[in-house]
Amino acid sequence: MQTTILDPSLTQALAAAREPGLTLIIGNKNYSSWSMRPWVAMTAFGIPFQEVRVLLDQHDTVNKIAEYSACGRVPVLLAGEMTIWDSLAICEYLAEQFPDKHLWPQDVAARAMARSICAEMHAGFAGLRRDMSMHIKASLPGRGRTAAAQADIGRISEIWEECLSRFGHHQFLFGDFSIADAYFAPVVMRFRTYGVTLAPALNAYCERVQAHPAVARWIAEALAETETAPKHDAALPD
Ligand SMILES: N[C@@H](CCC(=O)N[C@@H](CS)C(=O)NCC(=O)O)C(=O)O
Repeated sequence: MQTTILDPSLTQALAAAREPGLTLIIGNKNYSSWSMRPWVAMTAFGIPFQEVRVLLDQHDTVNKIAEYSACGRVPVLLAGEMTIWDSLAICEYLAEQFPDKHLWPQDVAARAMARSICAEMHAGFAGLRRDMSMHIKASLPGRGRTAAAQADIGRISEIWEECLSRFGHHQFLFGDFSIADAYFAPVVMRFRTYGVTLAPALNAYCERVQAHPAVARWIAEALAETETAPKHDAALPD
């Protein structure tokens, strides 16, 4: 059973850290694209965890995150004595800990490609991230289409087309849902908010991602959030 602690006190934070099992520290579901990735992967693969949500853009956000990780960013995974920060490190740790669940594709070529596109997402697409930031509740069709964001949309379309046709059998990027789909789920959210229309096969992929139970649950919980992140809202494109 997954429990959520919202905006924890230090006592709760330390108690959560001592809990056996896994605790994932995340930001607001509406905004925190990096948190979405491991949360969706863990939920999709039935990996049990306790969730602790730290609200972004509050006067004490920095201190609250610092209770868990000196990195100062979410997501953070607490696994017994271990602290693992950074979404990709968390996903790799989970894939290693739960080999039978096949979080990465089983085929070696597919797995190499999946790792490559996640690394490209992790290190790149700065234009899309800056100009079309994730805001699940918002509907801003046509906004944020700077040249940099448009170039990123083009490159992402190319990646998705290649994965779906070479490995995906037109289902998820590598057939079965994998870390790669969890990694691109926040991009699907951005395309939905900013009304990005793609080729029909890619639109259909976006629909499948949104309908996946783990993604659908994140979206529902994001829509139910009442808290806002003022700096994130102020940075939305005109
Ligand atoms: N490379 C990191 C990026 C994490 C990141 O930038 N997280 C943002 C939230 S989505 C954050 O913690 N920001 C701190 C803040 O807003 O105070 C990862 O992959 O986990």
